[in-house]
Order: sequence, then structure tokens, then C-alpha cells
Amino acid sequence: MAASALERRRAEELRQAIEYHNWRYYVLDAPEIPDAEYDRLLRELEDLEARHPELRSTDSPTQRVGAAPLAQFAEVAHGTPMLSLNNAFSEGEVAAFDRRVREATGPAEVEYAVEPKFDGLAVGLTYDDGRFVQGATRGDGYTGEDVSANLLTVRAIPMRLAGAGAPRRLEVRGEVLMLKKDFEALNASQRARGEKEFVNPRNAAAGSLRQLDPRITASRRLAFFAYGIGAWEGVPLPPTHAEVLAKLAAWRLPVNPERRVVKGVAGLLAYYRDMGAARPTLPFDIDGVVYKVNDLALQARLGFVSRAPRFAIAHKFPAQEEMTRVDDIEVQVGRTGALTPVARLQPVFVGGVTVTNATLHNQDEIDRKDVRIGDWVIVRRAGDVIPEVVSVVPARRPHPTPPRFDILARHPVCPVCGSRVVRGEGEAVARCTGGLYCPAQRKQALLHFASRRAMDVEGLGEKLVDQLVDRSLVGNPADLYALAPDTLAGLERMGKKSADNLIAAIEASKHTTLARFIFSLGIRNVGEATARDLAKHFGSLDALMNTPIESLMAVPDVGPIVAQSIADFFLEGHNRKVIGALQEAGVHWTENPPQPPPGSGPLAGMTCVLTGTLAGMSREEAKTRIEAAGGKVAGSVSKKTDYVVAGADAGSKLTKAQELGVNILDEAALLALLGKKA
Ligand code: 9MJ
Repeated sequence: MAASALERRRAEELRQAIEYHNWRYYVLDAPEIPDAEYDRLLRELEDLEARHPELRSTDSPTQRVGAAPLAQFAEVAHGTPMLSLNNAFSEGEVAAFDRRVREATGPAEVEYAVEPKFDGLAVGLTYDDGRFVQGATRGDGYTGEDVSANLLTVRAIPMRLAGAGAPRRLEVRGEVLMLKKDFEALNASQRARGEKEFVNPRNAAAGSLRQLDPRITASRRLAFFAYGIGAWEGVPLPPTHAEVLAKLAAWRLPVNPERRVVKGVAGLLAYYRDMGAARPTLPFDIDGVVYKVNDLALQARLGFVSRAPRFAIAHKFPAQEEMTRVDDIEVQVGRTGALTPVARLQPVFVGGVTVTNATLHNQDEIDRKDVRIGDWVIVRRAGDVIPEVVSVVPARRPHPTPPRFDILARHPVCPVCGSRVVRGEGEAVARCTGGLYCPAQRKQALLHFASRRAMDVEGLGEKLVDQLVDRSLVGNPADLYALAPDTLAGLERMGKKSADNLIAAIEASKHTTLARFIFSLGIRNVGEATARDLAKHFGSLDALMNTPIESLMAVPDVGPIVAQSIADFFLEGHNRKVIGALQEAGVHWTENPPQPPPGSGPLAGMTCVLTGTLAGMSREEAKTRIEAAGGKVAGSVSKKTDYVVAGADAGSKLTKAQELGVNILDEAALLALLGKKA
């Protein structure tokens, strides 16, 4: 039976609603309805179309998935070539670009539209009268591949343009990419299924888009950002690039919110710096920023040189991945004796620094990536993370083929202390059995003890710990508290002033919290969160030390392995001795600080901001104590701030507080408020 007028109208209503919610969810990241409601709408439309196949239009959201696999992609000739951009790698090259623009356009400062340079795959999407008709890859710039069926599975790409005023024909140019989190999830699932992992989000996006079976593409989460146009027919073109993008956004095409309009070289470079700083926290990879002359008439006057526009340039960030050679694989001994293989690399400039080492994590990782000495590898360094070997370049493996690298075969004994190395059944890591006899483990234990989130001994770094252990000045954490300023002043890179500072920092660390103290002990499998849970649950160190293993498992998130590690630690006589010595030396904490019920305590309902360095307590501790008094600690000063606590060298937050007339406390005043005398 043919569809009634009512059903026809309902189908159209559903299509519009579903596309609207796709836009809210995938473009704005601000869904209005729960997933279940969205699913109901889609199901209702599917049912309607199943009953009345004549209602099934090609631009219905039900058609996004389910197209049959192709034998091959059809070729698409680009009406306007999809050109690439010239690159700039330095500020000088950016200044030269701006100079060339001004030579052609006049001396006035030029306005630029600036945007992130997405590291994905360029595509062109054609809309006729506002309806998606085709999507193609860039290919060689003149001819690409028709990947329409795959692009339709990308929910951020609208099947219809919203609102009125769409051109008769519009070709939107932009980049298909995979968000970092979706890339991680995809690789986790590839790993779980024993399939090959993707090297980076770009490759994952490319591999997903160039699938002959759209159902595979549909199972991958791809994103899209529009950054330009190929065709724009039938309606007047806005005067600037920024306004073109605004139009695209109004039609509900995804346009990245990080775009700006700036003036002159100074504006370009400020944007470059801002985006460079934002890069690690962006949800997607970018490999630079793009500058485009904003005025489209000026763009037309500038025209093209060979294959790239003269009106635009990509300012690249330092590469985050480079190829280099593994000269050797060495092992490092960690705090718990774990032997971590480290690749020694031919120095290579990547992520803005010269990298000579990259972690290989453990034997399983070496096996999975099959890294061998002499191999050429892709090294990655993103943000502040430790450089990593991403993959081997198989074509460059030397002849004769080097042997597989086996940690245990290479190091039957610890390279530092000569103790036996073992790898437990089912364990990923091989370990030195030397315990605190092993200087490497001792050093790492000390560094952990002193680290910011543990006892927070400022200034006790690696170089210093090396000297202290190598000269037998410190054997365990308790020895730190017996160090004399003169002993320290005699060490390399240590003057009297830094020795005094370190002594003061050691002294200050004596006052701590139970959670920090437990964490600082470096008990295997006990991280910061577990330490906090243990402190809260047991309330005192004595109770924790003397508790049977079953009671340990009563703590939320403590399973048999963690419980066993804790029990083992406190069974060791020398661990108990060190704890005794630490308390003897004056290390103390307030046991089980009673948490005030919400709305009580001297700082109940107050918001405090900390700035500068306090003499008698660390920032973490101040935060804990303010919270224990019912207050909240915020990161920035506003009119709503009740107190700014200012220590030494307080900066802009103090100025802001003065400007806003917010109460300012020094340390003594804070302690007084907390109910303690300074
Ligand atoms: C990228 N990859 O993000 C262009 N691009 O403009 C941006 N690429 C481009 N623009 C003209 N933001 C040709 C390529």
C-alpha cells in the first residue's frame, strides 16, 4: 500500500530531526536527546521506509550505512584542482610569505584567516541544491576516488545542508580525520582481536576511508572539518574566506572552532604559538597552522604558482614522527627492579627536540613491534611524552637479518648489581631480584620517595640521587633526614645556597599526610589513589601495617594482587626498620584527619586560590587542609574568590586579587583561619 500523506510527512520530519541531532552530537558535541531517543527516531524511520520503500530517498539518514562493497572506486575528475599548500618552517619564511603578499597587494597590513592544519585526508564534498551527491578524495589533485558511500558513514557530514540559500552547486573542501581518542580505542580493539594496529590517527583515517566495504568504514569513527570550497554556483560568494566558512557552519557543515582572523605577521606568529601550546590538548592531531589571505578578491589577484596558491601557506610544527636507526638496545632498572628496554637511537630531531633514546616498555612490546638492533624505526615524540618507537620500517632491515632481541637471554643477571633476573609466569616484565641491594632500585626508590606527589622534596633530582647513592651517603629514605649541609655542599653542582635549600626542603617534607607517606614507600602496585584509599580506610599507619591480608581486601579497589604486595612489603624487616627510622627522624602527619560534613568547618563554602610558594607546607598540603576545613581551592581569581593565599614570589594572581579587592592571606593568616597557630 502506498504511503499516506501523513506517513510521507512523518518520514520527512524524522529525516530532518535525525540530521539535526547528528549535527548537535557530531558537530557541536552538544547532544539534546539521549542516545536511546535518537535510536528510536532512526528505527521509526527505518520501519516507515521498510513498509513504504518509495519513501526511501537517497539522502535519507537510513542510507548512511549498508551500501554494498565495491570492486573498486570510480575515478572523479575535480572541477577545480585540489591543490596542496606550500610550507613554511620558520618565522623568516612566514615573514617572506607576508612580504610577497604585500608586494602584490599594496603596503597595508594584510588580514589573514588562520586555521589549524589538520593531519588527515583531503576530500571534496559536492552538494547540489543542498543535497549531498558525491564525495571524493584528493588523489593527485586533478583526479580522485569516489568514496561517497564511505563519507556518508561520517555522521558529522550532513546529507542535506540546513536552512535556505544553499548554492545550486557547492563543493566543500576539508579534511577527514580520526580523533585521538577514537584512534586509541580502535587500536585497543585491533590489539584485542589480534589484528594489526595503526601507526597514527592519519593512517587510521586513511585506511578507514579507503575501504571498499562501507560497513568497515561505518565501524570506524571518523571526523570531518571543512576549510574551503571548490565550487560555489548560483548565489553570490561572500567577500572573505572567514565569511565563507561562517556560511558553511550555518549550513551545519563542521567548521573547526579554532579558526581566527588576524592581522600582519605578528598576528600570524601569535596564532602559531597559541596553537602550538594548545596542540597536546586538542582532540585531534594537527601538523601546523594554515594562513590564508582573508579577502577573496585579493586571493584571486595573487593567484597560483605551479601547484600551490600564492595566497596561502602552511606553517608547520616540528615533526612529531621521524625515522632513525636503533644503534643498540639497553636495559634500565626501575624502582621495582623491572628491566625496561631502551632503544639507543641515532640522534634525530623530532617534536622540537633531539631524541637519542626511546622506551621499548617490555619484552612483549619488543616482540609485538619486532624491534631489533640495527633496524630503522619510526620514533614519535608528542608534547611532553617520553619518545616512543612506533614501528619498524621492514624494508630497511639490515642484511644479514639481526637476531630477535631477548631481554632474559641478554641479561640473565642485573646489569647494575649482578642479581638474578626473572620473569614471572604471565608477567610482561623481567625483574632484577636484588631489591634494595641493587643501587639502581635504591636510586629509583629515593626519587619516588622525594617526588612531588609523594614527600615532595623539592630539588632532589636524579643527578643528586646518583651521587648520594654512589658515594654511599644515602642508602634508604631515612638517611636523607640525617644529611648535613656540609656533606651536600661538597657534591658536584652543589653550592652552599642550594645545599641549604635542599636541607630546608627535606625539613619541610617531614610534615606530610598519611596518604602521601604510604605512596612514598613505593609499595608495588600501590599508586597514589590506592594510597589515599588505604589512608582513609585504616586511618593510621599502625593499623595498616598490622592488618591481615583479608582486611586489606575490604578496601575498595584492592584485590588479591595489591593486597599481597602490601602484605609482602610490611613483612620485610628492613622496610619496617626504614619506616621506624623515618618517624624517628621526625616525619609525621595528622592521622585520619576528620572530614567535616559539608557546610561546616572554618572555611565552609569559601573559595580560596593559592599563589606563590608557602614556606611551611606544599601546595598540595595547603589544598588538602583547606578542603578539610570545608573550603574549595580554585585555579584562578575572580570576584567569587573569598581568599587568595599568597606565598613568596606570588605573581599575577596576587595582582588580580588586589585589583578585585579580594581578601589576601599570608601563610600565618591561613594557619590562623584553619584553626592552627603559625
Ligand atoms: C588542512 N590540511 O587543514 C587547507 N588545510 O587550503 C587547511 N588544508 C588547504 N586548509 C587550500 N586548513 C588547500 C589546502
